[in-house]
Amino acid sequence: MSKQGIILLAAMSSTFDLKKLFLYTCVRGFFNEWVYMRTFRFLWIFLAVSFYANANDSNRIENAVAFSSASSVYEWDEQRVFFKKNGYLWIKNFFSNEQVRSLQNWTDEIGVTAQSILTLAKNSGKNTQYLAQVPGTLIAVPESSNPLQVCRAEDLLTCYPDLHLFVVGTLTSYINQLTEEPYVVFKDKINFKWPGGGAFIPHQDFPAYESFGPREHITAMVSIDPATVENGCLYVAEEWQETVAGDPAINALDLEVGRAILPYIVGGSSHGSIQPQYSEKMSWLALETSPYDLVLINSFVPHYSEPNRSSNSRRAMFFTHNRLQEGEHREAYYQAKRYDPYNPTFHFATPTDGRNK
Ligand SMILES: O=C(O)CCC(=O)C(=O)O
Repeated sequence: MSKQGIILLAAMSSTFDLKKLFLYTCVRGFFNEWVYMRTFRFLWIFLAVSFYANANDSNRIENAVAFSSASSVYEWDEQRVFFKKNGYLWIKNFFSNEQVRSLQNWTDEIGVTAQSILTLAKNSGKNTQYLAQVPGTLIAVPESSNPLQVCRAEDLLTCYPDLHLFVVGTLTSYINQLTEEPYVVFKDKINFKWPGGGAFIPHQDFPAYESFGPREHITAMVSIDPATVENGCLYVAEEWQETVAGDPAINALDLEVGRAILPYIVGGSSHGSIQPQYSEKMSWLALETSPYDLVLINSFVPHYSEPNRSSNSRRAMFFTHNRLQEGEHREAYYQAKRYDPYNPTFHFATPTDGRNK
């Protein structure tokens, strides 16, 4: 191999896949190309040390598996098997440039409206939940730490029918093909996570949805801003079923089919959070997603995200679906939310204020 080739390979090896090839080349180079090794020994040492420092830091991030959009029968099957086993599916480069721009435009517009609702609430002396009772308007929910900072906006699809069409044509149709049956949107929201925005503590979604009827949910997460560890990207638990297997507090039959509810905190500021003795045992994968990516999660995979410690927003849209076979529940869900907004079920492991939290 040429001198340039070795240097290029070494540089590329700081990403993970070429690790073994890089080490192999080092060993070969050591014996066969001693001259290069001598000439570049400081470069080799630097690359090897920085590679291992990197690998240790980001090992868990690298463990998350990402796919491309499925197109062949084989790829669909592969994604079905992965999703069923892991409860999450990360698809890189799912959206086109134009789609990303449209999603960002919708989010900008919704962000401005949500912010003006919070300001209006403050100026009128009414809380935002009171204003949310007006049907057909956006539901804006502030961060518990700041009544003027939008945490999330909900019921977007009522106010933006073109966004609804977009979701059905892209996300719902992908979910339908993945599951080989029709799904419908159950709830829809944007979590804004502005700088300083709070954490979503470890939780499973199912207990928060359970009382509305459907048993199966798939949430599509669309990153509007690049999500990073620093700005509070989503983490999912890797092999969570194996981690808690054998625990007497967990239903073994439910666990076997990936539907076990882990013991969680009821009431108080951590309402909905998986009890720490379980979440601390989990191995968490950081999904550092780009606005081109799509992530699907089922409602049992434990997940969380940290506060936004950066100076930029970490906005993400979430479109939760249920099987059409189990009925359409979106309207009933938002009606309930508009009229009992402080019910803790709507503030499950979130940095927002609910009754009794
Ligand atoms: O926005 C996030 O980081 C987490 C979202 C989430 O888990 C939720 O809204 O339930």
